[in-house]
Amino acid sequence: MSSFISVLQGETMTPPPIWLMRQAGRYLPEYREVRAKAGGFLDLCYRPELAAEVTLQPIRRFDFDAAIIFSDILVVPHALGQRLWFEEGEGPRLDPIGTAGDLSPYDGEKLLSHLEPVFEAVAQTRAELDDEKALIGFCGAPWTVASYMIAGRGTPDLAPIRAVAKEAPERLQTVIDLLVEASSDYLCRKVEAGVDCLQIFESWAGVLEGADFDRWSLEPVGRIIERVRRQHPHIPIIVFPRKSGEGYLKVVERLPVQAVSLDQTVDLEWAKEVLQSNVALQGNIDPGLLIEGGDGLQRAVDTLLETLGNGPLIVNLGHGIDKTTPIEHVHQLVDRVRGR
Ligand code: 1CP
Repeated sequence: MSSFISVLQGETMTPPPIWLMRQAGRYLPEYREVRAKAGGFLDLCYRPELAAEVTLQPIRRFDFDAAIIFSDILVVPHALGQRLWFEEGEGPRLDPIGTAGDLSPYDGEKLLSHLEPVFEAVAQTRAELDDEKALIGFCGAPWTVASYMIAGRGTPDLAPIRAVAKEAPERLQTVIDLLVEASSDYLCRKVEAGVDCLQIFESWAGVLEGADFDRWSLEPVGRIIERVRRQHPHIPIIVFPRKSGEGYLKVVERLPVQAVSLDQTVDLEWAKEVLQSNVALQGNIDPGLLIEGGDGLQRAVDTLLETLGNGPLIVNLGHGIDKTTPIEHVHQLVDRVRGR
């Protein structure tokens, strides 16, 4: 079994396993080469042999303990019929949904047949990956995915979805409910295709507080987990409620997760005291420190290992790796974690 899965079962591994969010990406020349060959970003997502290839690249180069299947959280709205494209150098764009009426009623078969190339990429990757390496499948949490569906793009303060949550909550609820169904079916099929673990990305949890966090994040994520667990009772699940502060505690206390992924603002002593007795922790090196490398990075790794290394820990970043990150710094990080 992989050390990554052992940690998710509550074991302490020394050295701890390591992988990085967005580990397949533009900081790697071999990724840029395949990306150029594919044409567009979505071509890369929907061509199984290319998606499998870029998923494996960071494992070959850095010997990470887990691979994450190459795709994007926005393929789900795409499969639900929303137009999606990626502006070069800018990011995702969708035709914004005005009302829930813009979307057709849920058709699970249609969704899964659109996403078939992703499942094929999972099967191909799992077949090529070493037994000691875990394969992670993922989806975005409904609030995070809906924020892009409503705004049609990334927004710094999430003003569009927050306005809908305030002025027409029942309309937002319809979109969230649709995403709960679609995401659960999507994750179940990924498990059936061969992933060993699931991660749910709630990248925009940080703008939700109190009862809003409960309604728009905790509750729908909980329903996805419940649905997935009905089909796959033992699949380990990691939730990443980025910048949710106290929200981390709610996730750990109220949802049956194996791990939470910590962003770089989470205090490590607090995480050790309050969270690590219940779940494994993943994180939380600042991606900025990985760009800089050197002593600052060494110190951050040492502090992380000293504080959380005596319990179940997976080393990762607090958020995705930046495209300007020097490859040598990633080697430096891996070596420091593995005591080389
Ligand atoms: O041209 C390129 O290569 C585009 C860059 C890129 C990449 C490498 C995008 C566009 N998506 C991805 C892959 C991706 N996205 C993975 C692959 C697996 C991995 O190696 O980790 C994953 C897990 C995601 C998840 C994702 N997409 C999230 C959640 C995690 C996070 O970073 O917060 C979000 C919010 C997205 C949306 C998205 N897709 C791409 C971009 C640039 C963005 C963010 C846009 C924005 O908010 O402005």
